Amino acid sequence: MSGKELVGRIWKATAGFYYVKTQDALLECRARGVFRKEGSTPLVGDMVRVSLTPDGKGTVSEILPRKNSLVRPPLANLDRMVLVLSVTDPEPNFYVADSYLAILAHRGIDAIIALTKSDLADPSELKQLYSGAGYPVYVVGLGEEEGLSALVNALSEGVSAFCGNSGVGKSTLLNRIDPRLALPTGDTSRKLGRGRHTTRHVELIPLPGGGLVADTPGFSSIEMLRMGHIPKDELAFCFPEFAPYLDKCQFNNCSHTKEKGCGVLQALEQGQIDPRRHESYLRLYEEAKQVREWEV
Ligand SMILES: Nc1nc2c(ncn2[C@@H]2O[C@H](COP(=O)(O)OP(=O)(O)O)[C@@H](O)[C@H]2O)c(=O)[nH]1
Ligand SMILES: [Mg+2]
Ligand SMILES: [Zn+2]
Repeated sequence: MSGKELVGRIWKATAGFYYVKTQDALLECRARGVFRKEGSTPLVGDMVRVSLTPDGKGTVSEILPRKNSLVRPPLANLDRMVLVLSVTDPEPNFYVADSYLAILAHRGIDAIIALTKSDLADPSELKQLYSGAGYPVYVVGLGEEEGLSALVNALSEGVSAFCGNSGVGKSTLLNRIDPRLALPTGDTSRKLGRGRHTTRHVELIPLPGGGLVADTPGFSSIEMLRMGHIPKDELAFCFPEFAPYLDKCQFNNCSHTKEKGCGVLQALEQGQIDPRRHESYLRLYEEAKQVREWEV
């Protein structure tokens, strides 16, 4: 068998080892030193070529081209990110949520939205805001079993991960999706402290209803925002509801912030674009303007 080559996906990474899921095994692999020299590290989610070694293990010899990748959490080839927002406690911060969504769009990662704590406050306004912006929205607060199974269904193919601020209910939601995860929630999770979570390695877990989910306890908005700079000229393309109006602007280089004859501003005025989303756009645009090319 020695020398035989297989292709599989990295499901788990620990110090020095990668666990690669091939068609019929989860192979313990070492990575060739060459990756470190080239500065490319295999990530969980990567599709890799593995050569079998005589001891029944393997060596990762090549990382196949990535569809996308993230540094936090360290994942490659994500099919979607679930942005978890709580209707209340904590109240959603639109700017933070819209920044997440824009960064994901810029990275080529589909976003879906899960609204938690709908048992504590009415989710309909938030649902309207984001489904109006073109995102699939699932209402999944405690007691919403229909919303939960619709979300489970949306995760049933490919690789998904969850993001959202601390306390919104990510771990609670993941535990409801798959109780085997047994993630610490609420006070327990706070007592365990951040250190444990931030040093923990990401792992892909097959869900009972199909699909893989990254067993990441989530990460803060700061971590997420730090990883994404969107050049100002690319920002409008990261707001899906702007798309139908972008070719209606009078000027080619329209920034959609104040120009006369701007299709986006006209849609805003006519109520086709939500002012909260455009507000986030303006803030992100201002920030992008501050960043000079050499800083990127
Ligand atoms: N009432 C209610 N409480 C929730 C819901 N989801 C989570 N919680 C509570 O919110 C707190 C934070 O949840 P947790 O899952 O730890 O949030 P995380 O930091 O995003 O992982 C915990 O006390 C949960 O019990 C929900 O849908 N409804
Ligand atoms: Mg948690
Ligand atoms: Zn415009």
